[in-house]
Amino acid sequence: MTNITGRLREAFRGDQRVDADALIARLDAVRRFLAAVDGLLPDAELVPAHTVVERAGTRLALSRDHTVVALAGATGSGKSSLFNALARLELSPVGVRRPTTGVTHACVWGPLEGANRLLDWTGVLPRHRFVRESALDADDESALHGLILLDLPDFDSVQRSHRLEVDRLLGLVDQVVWVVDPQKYADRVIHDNYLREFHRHRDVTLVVLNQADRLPPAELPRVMDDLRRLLDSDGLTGVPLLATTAIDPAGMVGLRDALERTVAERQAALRRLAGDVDTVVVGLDELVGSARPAGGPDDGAVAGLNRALADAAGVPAVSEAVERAYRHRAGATTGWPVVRGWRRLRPDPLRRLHLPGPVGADADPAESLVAATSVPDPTVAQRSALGLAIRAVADRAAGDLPAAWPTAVTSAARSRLDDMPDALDRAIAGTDLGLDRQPVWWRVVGGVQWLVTLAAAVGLGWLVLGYALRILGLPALDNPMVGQVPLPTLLLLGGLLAGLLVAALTRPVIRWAARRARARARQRLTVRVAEVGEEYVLAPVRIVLGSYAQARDALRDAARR
Ligand SMILES: Nc1nc2c(ncn2[C@@H]2O[C@H](COP(=O)(O)OP(=O)(O)OP(=O)(O)O)[C@@H](O)[C@H]2O)c(=O)[nH]1
Ligand SMILES: [Mg+2]
Repeated sequence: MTNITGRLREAFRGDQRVDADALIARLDAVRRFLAAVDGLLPDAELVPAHTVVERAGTRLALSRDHTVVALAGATGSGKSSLFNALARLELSPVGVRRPTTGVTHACVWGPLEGANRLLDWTGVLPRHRFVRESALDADDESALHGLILLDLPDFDSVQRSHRLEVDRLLGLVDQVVWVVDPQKYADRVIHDNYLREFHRHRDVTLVVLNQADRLPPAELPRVMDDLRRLLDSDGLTGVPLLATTAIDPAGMVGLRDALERTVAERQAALRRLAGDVDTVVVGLDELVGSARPAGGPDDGAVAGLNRALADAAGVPAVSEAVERAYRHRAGATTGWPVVRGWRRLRPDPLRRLHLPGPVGADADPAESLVAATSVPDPTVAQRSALGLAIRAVADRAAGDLPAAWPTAVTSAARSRLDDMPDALDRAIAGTDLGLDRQPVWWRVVGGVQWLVTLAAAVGLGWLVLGYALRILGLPALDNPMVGQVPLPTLLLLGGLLAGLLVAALTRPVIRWAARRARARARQRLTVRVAEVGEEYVLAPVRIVLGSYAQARDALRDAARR
């Protein structure tokens, strides 16, 4: 039992007044609750709350100067007799054949105008409405002005329609006078099915033991005590209990006084609605509980989700392709020019994945809505790992929230699953993999490679020209010597060797830089993929947790009296 339930269970207003504004604020809080949980909790569980909010709104909008009091009880207990005795007219047929009253009769004290809309709402047929205002009464009845008394059919009826009518009206009226008689006052139906259900409406409940004249005077106190004991065990401790005799005006005084007080206070409608809100709040409290939800999804579970997302999105494959592409492109720029062309013939590992994706100005916008890359689809194992990671996020986020909430959190976490493959693909395609621009050092090394190759070519040309002149018997070229080696030979061999040497020296640097490029790309891809996780999994989960918190706050306000 949470605090809310505990507080409301024990609460009994007694003569305490209900403030209309406070009641309206509580109803607003119930409305806020319903808005917060809309679509998250099963609708069937929320029907009573919706009904009360709707009913209360209507009742408060209708006349607050009138008090609708219903006489309810088993057949033959004397409801119609009490109704007629109070009205001092034979309005509702009293009978020996049971059940007698089949439709609700109403008697209005004072003008019918304001009362009519209330009676329309309660569904009492116009031909069964009576007005208790006669010039002959002078001021006799003025103390009851504002009373709308209803004579209900019997609730233990063999007629199903009677029971339905009673149940419907018991949900609408401001106050109920339960009429029991000496024979049937201990019947289980009245206690188990009705009185017990009204324990949160004690301050608008009155019980009369009618036909008191049928008991020997000495017996009456014993029966009253017995009835009081039964009422206590129904949870109706403190409700007024009166003995009445419908056939004797003197036996009606107590009831009449009680009704006069009710009418004068103009509190019954508010108290009834406050009791309804109490009932609804206790019911809703069980749906919300007192669990303290996690502030957001758990860090460990989010890390697991990001790993699963990265795997499913192909981050390892793409970052590995980045490393290979780095080597490929660096080799194509800095490698030995003699064999560079051959390298270029091999496909670029990133282009093979259609990466980098359509990020340029010439990108087709329609293309970015569909799978943009050729990164392999996730395997069955990766998909199920992703499913498990999403489940883990939901489970940890839901923590020990009561019954319906974990389901709501899980479905929120999975709500955008279908859109995720495209989103992941777009994220991968849109990630700057860091290979757009050639590093300066590639160009410097490339320039050096061209220079030394040029030197080798000049040396070669020079030597070829020397041989050609010699064969043609023309005067030989002047071959300057560098140390012991002729310059053209030095240029040719030195150029070739220098080219190979530069290529050999840069190779480990390229490997190292490629690994760095891979790590950097992996990190960027992971960040982008985590953004998808945030948008498609975590944000919906946070919305549900936020709704839970709102619902809890609203319920706390609704419980405030
Ligand atoms: N002696 C005595 N008889 C009563 C009293 N109240 C009602 N009766 C009689 O009890 C019988 C049933 O009374 P009704 O007023 O028709 O009872 P009801 O509760 O309206 O019954 P349903 O309309 O069938 O639900 C009638 O014969 C009444 O005259 C009472 O206070 N004392
Ligand atoms: Mg009757």
